[in-house]
Amino acid sequence: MWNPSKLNLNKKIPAFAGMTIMNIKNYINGQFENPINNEWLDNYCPANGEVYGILPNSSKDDVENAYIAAQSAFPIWSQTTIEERSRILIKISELIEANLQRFAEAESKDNGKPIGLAKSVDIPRAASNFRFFGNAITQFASESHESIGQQAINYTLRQPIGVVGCISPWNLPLYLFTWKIAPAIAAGNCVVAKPSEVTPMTAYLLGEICTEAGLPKGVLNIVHGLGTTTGQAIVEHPDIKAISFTGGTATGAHIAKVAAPMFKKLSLELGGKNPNIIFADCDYQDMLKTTVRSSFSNQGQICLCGSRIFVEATIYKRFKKDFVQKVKQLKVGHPSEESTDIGALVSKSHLEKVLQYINIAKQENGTVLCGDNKVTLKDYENGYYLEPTVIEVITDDCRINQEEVFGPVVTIMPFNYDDEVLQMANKVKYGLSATIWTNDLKRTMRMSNQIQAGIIWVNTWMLRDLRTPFGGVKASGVGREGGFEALRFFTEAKNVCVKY
Ligand code: TXE
Repeated sequence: MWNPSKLNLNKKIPAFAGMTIMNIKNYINGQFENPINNEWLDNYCPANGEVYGILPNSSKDDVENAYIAAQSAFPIWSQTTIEERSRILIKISELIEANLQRFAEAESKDNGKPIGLAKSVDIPRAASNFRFFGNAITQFASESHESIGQQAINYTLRQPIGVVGCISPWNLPLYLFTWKIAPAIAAGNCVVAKPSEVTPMTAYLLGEICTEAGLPKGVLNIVHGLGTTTGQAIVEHPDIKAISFTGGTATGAHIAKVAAPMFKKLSLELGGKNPNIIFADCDYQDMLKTTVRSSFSNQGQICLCGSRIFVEATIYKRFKKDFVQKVKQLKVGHPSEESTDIGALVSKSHLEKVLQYINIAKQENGTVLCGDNKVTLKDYENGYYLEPTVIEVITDDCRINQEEVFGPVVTIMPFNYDDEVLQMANKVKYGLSATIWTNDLKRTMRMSNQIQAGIIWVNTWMLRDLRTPFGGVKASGVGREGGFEALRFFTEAKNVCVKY
């Protein structure tokens, strides 16, 4: 676990050569606030392992203040016209776009992801979240049913829930934070949100943008802090009526347990151990290029990454050689360099966890085909860098093939028959996504129907359309986000039956 040391703001903040310490604050009722207890956490830069900021470790009292602000804003915000809400969301989107460089630099510095990725994917997608839900809410129609023969009409209202909690992880910080907040506020709710304590920076910047866009104070409140203190206080709050959470499966299970007695609405997007199934009849070059990306994008720290690669035996040798050759060409480098393919892992403890899994794989007779070395960059010796690692396994039930590593590590193994690979694909506790590479239509249909996952890609990976449902089955979570699914989650359906 990440283990921050606590700094007290009353004490003098130690000077870091050439760096100004960023003092992140909570955003409550439209104001930037210090935490009531004056407890602070260190914010590390994964590229060099140094502390470059501090953030609040907010207590129950801060969460209560955030709740009060949200609750006070709710009567007006929930009655604000859809056109006005939509206008403000789209304005937020435009302001994120106008600040693309600033957001991308902050995200890359905070998370270790290559700046190119932050600029081309993470930040534009965060802006899209606001634009998309700003538009979607204008199309979110209620249903009505005429009960023929009974002289009655039923109509179903979709009412905002009230104050909702949004808790997000560190891997796609702004993208996943806004993926929850945008539909929540579009639907007329007010929000108490907590970004990951490991990557708080872009959420902090978002506060400024929301004020500038004219979002009324109290509609969005951002409290920073540890999961076990701040996050727990949000989940335990009796009047925060819904929780949208993305993070680890163990945390998701814990949240479900705490929330259940209060009958909170829950959306849980959790871990994955996604199969990437490659048949010999696929478009080989396209598959090869995309498989490198689906394995190592964002240092493999995306819940959708294909971490188990199954290859049809007839092309296994060729794939193994070509794939390893391509992976070796990936440049591990400083996240701020445009030419970097693989940046830093998010934290020291996470790097250690990933290395531990590689060792477990070796003990279980896995063969490391490339990678498995920490990388030391000149001038950034304390950064959390790891070579992209490919491990050949002889059985699918070893731990490296069953447990979520969430780093730049993939396994490969051959298969002979469709049924065999189908069985292996489903023999994990997770069920988030799967990728299938084939040009055979019957096989595509059969595999897509039978793989246990919420998202299937055929001959592509991470092609996203925000209208589609997003989420997993089994230990990958409960509920769906995206499109109208998200707006349904953030509203209560109320049916009214009128007899005439
Ligand atoms: O996530 P946590 P961690 C997986 C990945 C990773 C593992 C653990 O395998 O190695 O989870 O990562 C907040 N009440 N994923 O420990 O703890 C926390 O502060 C309320 C997959 O970093 O689940 C943060 O904001 N909130 C995943 C958020 O939960 C709590 C992305 C996620 O942190 C809390 C990240 C509590 N008791 C990790 N405890 C994905 N699905 O994409 C923690 N939090």
